[in-house]
Amino acid sequence: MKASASLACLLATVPFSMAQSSVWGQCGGIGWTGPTTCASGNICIEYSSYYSQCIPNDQAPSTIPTTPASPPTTSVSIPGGSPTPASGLNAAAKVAGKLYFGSATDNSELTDNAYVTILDNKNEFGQITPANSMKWDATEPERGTFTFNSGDQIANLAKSNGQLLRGHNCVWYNQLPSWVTSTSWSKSDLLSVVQTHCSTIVSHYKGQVWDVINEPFNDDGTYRTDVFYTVTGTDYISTALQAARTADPNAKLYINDYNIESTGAKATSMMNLVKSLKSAGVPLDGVGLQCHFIVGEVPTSLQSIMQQFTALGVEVAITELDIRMTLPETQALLTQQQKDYQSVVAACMAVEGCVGITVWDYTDKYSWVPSTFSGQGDACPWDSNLQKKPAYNGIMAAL
Ligand code: 9MR
Repeated sequence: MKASASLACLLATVPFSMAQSSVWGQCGGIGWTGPTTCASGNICIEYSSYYSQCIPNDQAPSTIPTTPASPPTTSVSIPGGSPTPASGLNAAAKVAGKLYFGSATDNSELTDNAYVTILDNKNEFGQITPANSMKWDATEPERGTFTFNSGDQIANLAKSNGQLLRGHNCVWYNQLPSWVTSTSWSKSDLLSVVQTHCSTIVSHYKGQVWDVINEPFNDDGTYRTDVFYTVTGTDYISTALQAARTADPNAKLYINDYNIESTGAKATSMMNLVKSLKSAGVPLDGVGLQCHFIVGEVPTSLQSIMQQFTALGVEVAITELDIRMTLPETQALLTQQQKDYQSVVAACMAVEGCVGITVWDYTDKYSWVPSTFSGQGDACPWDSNLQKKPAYNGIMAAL
């Protein structure tokens, strides 16, 4: 009798507490099926049509009516913009034990004040990767002439925001100046060029993580026959890594690639490369999995692949995440994209050696996808009006 009375009492309280989100919890948005009111002392703020969040009454922006939040709290909409959220992707990632949640950015985007305001928000982004301005054509356009202005602009932004910086990249087949691709090199000359390039840029941007080698493999797992491989075989890889380590013993050194996120020849080749570099004593700290995915086609083996890499004694990071769709965008595609973002971030969460996640720009406004894949786009967690999409909720849910 007594037990059933207690149970009845418990059941009576459950629906009430489950019907309310606690502080920093989601309380609304398109596709959201959870509570739409907040626990006492909080107010539900609508940041966009896709995301509303419970924040403490005393942190509510002064521009909105301060509705008392004794339950149930009403939602308050902030037309045309968001206050600085008291929590965000990076804050949540750090609470969850990761080093950062970050975004790529590019110099041309930094005149867009609304864009920069979100990028600067360390609650959302604790790390920045320059999408172009540290690449070879930008940093050594002529042999021995180094230009750091554009790279410095991004590095200074990260520094002033207290964000981590990912150097991207030392050696890549793409965006090379013609003096690198059209000279008839001897092996020793080209290795010396690689050595000078890597040591100069890594020592200029000290104390960073670096994608020292970018995209060394073809999709079938064979080595990409760029100028470096053609002239030096795989020696350019160890030369670049050793140059980077000598230039900055504190830098974390990565090899970064795409289509290594699922089981197959390319992932196997990368694992074999990691093993052979490790056994030869070549410095290597991590493998970057770019994660340029397609909605509905996120590899199911991502977590297992990351575990296989970390078992080889390297850390891993998700370095260039985006999940593109065939346009036009539909509610169903956005919902699938939300699930896909959630499963990618959940895979990183499940692997201790997965240190962080970077999106390849946070907004559809500046995504590389539409200009590369005709008819595809909307790959990022913020839309082209800088509003959060369901994908944002998917990331948050996984963190
Ligand atoms: O985002 C970069 C884009 O602005 C450049 O035009 C493009 C040139 O190849 O490179 C993009 O970044 C790439 C990154 O450096 C390496 N992985 C693939 C990224 C998307 O293409």
